[in-house]
Amino acid sequence: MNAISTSARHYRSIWISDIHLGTRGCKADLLLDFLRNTESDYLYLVGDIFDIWRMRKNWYWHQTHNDVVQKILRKARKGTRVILVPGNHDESLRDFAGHRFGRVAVLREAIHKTADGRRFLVMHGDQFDAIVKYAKWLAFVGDNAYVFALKLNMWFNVARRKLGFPYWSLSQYLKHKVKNAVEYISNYETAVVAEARRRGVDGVICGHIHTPDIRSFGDIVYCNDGDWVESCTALVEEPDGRLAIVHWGQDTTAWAPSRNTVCASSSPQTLGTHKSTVSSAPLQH
Ligand SMILES: [Mn+2]
Repeated sequence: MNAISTSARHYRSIWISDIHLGTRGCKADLLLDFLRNTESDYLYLVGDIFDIWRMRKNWYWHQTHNDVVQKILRKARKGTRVILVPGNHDESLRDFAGHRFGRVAVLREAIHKTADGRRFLVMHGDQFDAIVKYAKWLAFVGDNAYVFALKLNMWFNVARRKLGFPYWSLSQYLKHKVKNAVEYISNYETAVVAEARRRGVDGVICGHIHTPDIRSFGDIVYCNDGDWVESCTALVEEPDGRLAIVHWGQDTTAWAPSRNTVCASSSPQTLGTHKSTVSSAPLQH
């Protein structure tokens, strides 16, 4: 059952995030199927892999959740370089940033160099929630206030956690205002892209908002690997460095890359087509 299928599709890199292991919403069976049918040199786990918040309140752990963890550890043992970048739902793992657990490295954020030489900042992306909330007036106050708001967002949530409150989530705050979700996603992307530009990288790879996408914003390529609660998507890098989104839930009976992928190069036009639908389901990132 655990044997790697001979038909497993090989990628240079795979990014998955927002799995939310430990909750009923997690599509662990589909993810397991994806993991069994793919292999890669690099596997990035881009945050919210475990939903430690909700597990504290309401424990839900299915056998398939174990299987996902075992499968990932097995890949690491077999030579895949596994990099875990914690998110806000598993933020306690951030305390272990810079450490290795067996063959799994934990990092707050990572820089990935693609086969065609582009540098991507890899991070979960929750630190931009406050930026998005205050996007309108932050646009007027300039760069220092922006950096300050980023820090404030972090300390605000550290304080809330110490006081026993859950993480303040912009998306939950907005969930009863679904018409604002499009604007929210747009502001989020703008904030993430601005950070990538500030860091001098070619692109950014994140998760958090459960909306898979590959798009170019001028000189910066924005990639979001989606999630395994709603969209069941991964971001993949082909051996030549091209990036694509794989929608696993849509066709799991046969491998059909031409239907499942949207390819992107570093060319500046708008590339993704996955932004068109905004789920009206409550957003809980
Ligand atoms: Mn998140």
